Amino acid sequence: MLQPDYSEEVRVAKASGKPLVALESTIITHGMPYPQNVETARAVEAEIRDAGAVPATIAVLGGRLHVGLEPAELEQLARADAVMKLSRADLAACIAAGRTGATTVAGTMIAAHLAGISVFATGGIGGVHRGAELSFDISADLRELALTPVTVVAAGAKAILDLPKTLEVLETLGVPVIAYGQDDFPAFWSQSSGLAAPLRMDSAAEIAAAHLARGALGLAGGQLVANPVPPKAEIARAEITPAIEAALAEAAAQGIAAKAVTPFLLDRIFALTEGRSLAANIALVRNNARLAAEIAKEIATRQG
Ligand code: PSU
Ligand code: MN
Repeated sequence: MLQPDYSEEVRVAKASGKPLVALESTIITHGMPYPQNVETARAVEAEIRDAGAVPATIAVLGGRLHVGLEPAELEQLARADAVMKLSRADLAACIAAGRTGATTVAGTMIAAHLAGISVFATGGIGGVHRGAELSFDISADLRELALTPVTVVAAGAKAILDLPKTLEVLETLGVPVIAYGQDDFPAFWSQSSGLAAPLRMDSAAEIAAAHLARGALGLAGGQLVANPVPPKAEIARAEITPAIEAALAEAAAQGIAAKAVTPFLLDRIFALTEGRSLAANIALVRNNARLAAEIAKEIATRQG
């Protein structure tokens, strides 16, 4: 099997059995503008350390799969242009070509599993796009959750997606969708999507136990933990809806398709909300990092 390049901090943590939390890098290169992207990435890593776990940000740099980035590598990635967006289909091609790429939720899950990391924190997952009945645009993140045994902590999925269809596909794929501390599935910027989540758990210990029970049953695939945005950072649905509608209309008018859809919509919504969406985004990723660290610690304790 391919041996990833570990950062010094991750190498030491692995050798001493410390709990690790994986972090994606597409959010850095395709999800937020510079310099907020690198500032957020650093703040998210710090949340995980403060909680007593070790962060492992994942990316491909010059054809090498990195699990844990040194500070200079993180800065370099955050400033780079023409970075590939790496989902399951792209990871091997990027490594083989010696190129640089940022991992999506799907790509990060694959690399985390290869590195023996069970828990991963991000902002929002990809899902079923609106109009998918015509475009067939369904993120490879959903299938990855069905294949790779990593618990993913996200603030649900953005309302740029079709959330009812996203939940239906996750159910079909056998992916547990667990709302944390509430009954409703959260909608990224908003605490509730108005849809009930299939499962609810109220502690990191319960989530860790469910992760390990899946392993004991020999089930493939991970869990999606949907952690609502902190109340102070929430943007009400009525407030964000016009920006979403405008961004979707622009994407349709410009014929944006395939891998470009999600980054295009995120970029337009940041611009249309004049940074308000960015502040919420940063708060919720940090919140997810804290919960992921607690889950990783519980898993490490139970594994002895
Ligand atoms: N949703 C967000 N923010 C993000 C992404 C999704 O709210 O940054 C990124 C993640 O990396 C996710 C990817 O895995 O977009 C999904 O892209 P696609 O829809 O092309 O699969
Ligand atoms: Mn897509």
